[in-house]
Amino acid sequence: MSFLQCGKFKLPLDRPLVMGVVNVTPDSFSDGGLYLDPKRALEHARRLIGEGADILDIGGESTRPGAAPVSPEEERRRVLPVLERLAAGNVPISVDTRKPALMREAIAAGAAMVNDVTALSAPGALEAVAKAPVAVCLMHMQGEPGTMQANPSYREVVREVRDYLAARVAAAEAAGITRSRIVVDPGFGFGKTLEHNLALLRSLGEFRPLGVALLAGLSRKAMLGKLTGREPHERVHASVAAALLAVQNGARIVRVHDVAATRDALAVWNAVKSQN
Ligand code: HH2
Repeated sequence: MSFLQCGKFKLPLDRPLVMGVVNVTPDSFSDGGLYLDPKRALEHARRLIGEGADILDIGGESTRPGAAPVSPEEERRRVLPVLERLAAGNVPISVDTRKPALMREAIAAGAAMVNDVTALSAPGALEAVAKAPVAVCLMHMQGEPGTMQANPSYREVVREVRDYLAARVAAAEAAGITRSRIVVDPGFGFGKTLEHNLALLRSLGEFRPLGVALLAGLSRKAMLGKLTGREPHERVHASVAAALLAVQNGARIVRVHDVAATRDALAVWNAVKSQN
């Protein structure tokens, strides 16, 4: 697992990678409405590239707790124009979607990665991504965004999330997706209480036996609001701390809104680490 095959890109995994978030939505929890206009989305994407993003993740459907699903036409209309403009550049573009039809179109338009909060479990999703050399992110979620925070419950959260991801990795491999293309993600905040999220963050090392790269998305999330009492746009410092802890505990990719701040923190981490 020394690199991630991500479309035509081979991303080295010997230092942590930063995935910058571009939400082309009216209702995302921290930046909803800011980048719904494709021109604004492109400006934001280019800013994140300038700040040193290794991957950009473009999404057209909010999956925040309580979010309503978006129609396939609307999601497509939001995502594709932005993706098409960015795909020719030299930063790999990921599409954040759970819809197989959009996965196919995005790959045809040049997406290098498919990030699916339902771990390619929709009928036809594995087939949609298997043939192209794109990377895939398989995320754990308990329930559906509309209701997932109502009453999340686990007997042993770390074991259950890991077992689910192991089964999804096996399904992906059986569909012909090689391990060098697979990333897994415990899905912070997706059907999890603060205690569940903290247990997962503490125990990321237990995901290592899955033998694939680990992604963590903690940026600006409600758990950080609970810990600091701050609103989403004020959670930058807490997000950087969380990203650093995730990397320290084994994450190879961090999905963040604040690329520059995260890059600075990781520069310090890398420098300390390389002396070991
Ligand atoms: N979190 C969000 C969306 N997609 N994908 C992965 N793999 N991991 C995550 O933790 C993750 C994700 C939620 O964050 P955001 O995109 O900022 O918000 P919204 O869903 O409201 O658009």
